[in-house]
Amino acid sequence: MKSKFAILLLVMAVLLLVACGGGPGGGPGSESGGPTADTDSDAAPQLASELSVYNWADYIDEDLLTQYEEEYGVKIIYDTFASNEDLLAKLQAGATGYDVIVPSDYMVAQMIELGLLAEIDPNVIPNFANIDEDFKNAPFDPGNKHCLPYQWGTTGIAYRAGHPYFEENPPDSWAYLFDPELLAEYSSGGINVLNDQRELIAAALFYLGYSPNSTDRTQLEEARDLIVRAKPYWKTFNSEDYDDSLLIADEVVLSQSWSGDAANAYWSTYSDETGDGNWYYAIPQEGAVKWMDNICITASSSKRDTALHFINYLLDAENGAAITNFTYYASPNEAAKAYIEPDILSDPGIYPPPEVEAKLQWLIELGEGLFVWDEMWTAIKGQ
Ligand code: N2P
Repeated sequence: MKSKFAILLLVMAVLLLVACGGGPGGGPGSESGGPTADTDSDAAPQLASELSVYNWADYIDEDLLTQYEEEYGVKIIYDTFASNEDLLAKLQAGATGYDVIVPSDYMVAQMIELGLLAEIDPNVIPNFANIDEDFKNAPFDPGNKHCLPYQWGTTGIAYRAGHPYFEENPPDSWAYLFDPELLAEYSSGGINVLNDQRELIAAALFYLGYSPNSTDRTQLEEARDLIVRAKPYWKTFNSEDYDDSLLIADEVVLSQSWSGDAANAYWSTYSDETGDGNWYYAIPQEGAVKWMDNICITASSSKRDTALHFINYLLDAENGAAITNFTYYASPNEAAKAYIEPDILSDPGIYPPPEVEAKLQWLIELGEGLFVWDEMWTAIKGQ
């Protein structure tokens, strides 16, 4: 069944290639205009000599990039960012050099509206068939007309295993990030929060019992005040390398954390002797964010064929598994599951069980409400 589908997709890709007047023989450096995909390596696809990829920090096994360069003769110029807002700011400042970018759900919607993403036909990408149906056709990009699923996860609290306070009081509430009385008990050990405006304000809104997508000024001011009162207890705002530089390095005892970074901290400190790692992960009872990051092509890219070819490479089953085995984030690639480490597949911190799933919410685009969020964030960072 699956292979029939793959053959059909391949035939469609070839037909499209012929229709657009493309074809084998271009060699490195050439790139025809239309978005066509030639994913059969034997057919000598027309690939550009370079492709520029802009991704979240620590979000791919870089061996995959080297392997792609060696196999296809395309040099990957690789750069990383720390938040969706940093990525957007970079593009809006006129950075036209990036071909492939990896925004989250709500930012995909924002970028489509701003005309920053190229339109694609997902059906010319044979490995699109590897993606779990549940992750296709998401509301922020109906029909996958711009982006394809990359990785997904949750945003919760990572905390130091074996810490005397947390042994008694596992931090299962956002209160552990925001309540000054609790913070006073362990803040000397160091606390980190994500340097990410949607994530941090959403956590405060969950704690206050509001929607993480609220655009109500009074609610947002309450969230801002909560954060400003807690801020003196926090050591760092870091969403870039906190798993390595703060958690694994024992520079903090508690951190707002993305699921995969907490799992990385756990597995990187895992000892066979104790059968345990140094970091645990909790999803607060008030609820938490579930997110999905997506691979998209910029509207300004002149290398769409090569970008599609590279995206197809990332969506390959084994390559998709290599990404998850490195990042510890969940994969939307169903075919990759056969190659993902069993310890990862069975980790409830990475693939949450149904009772946790039920507490998760997506961040959505805020429209005009974004201006109020920006105002709150400026106040928070400026205090
Ligand atoms: C990993 C980045 C996680 C992406 N360092 C969160 N959307």
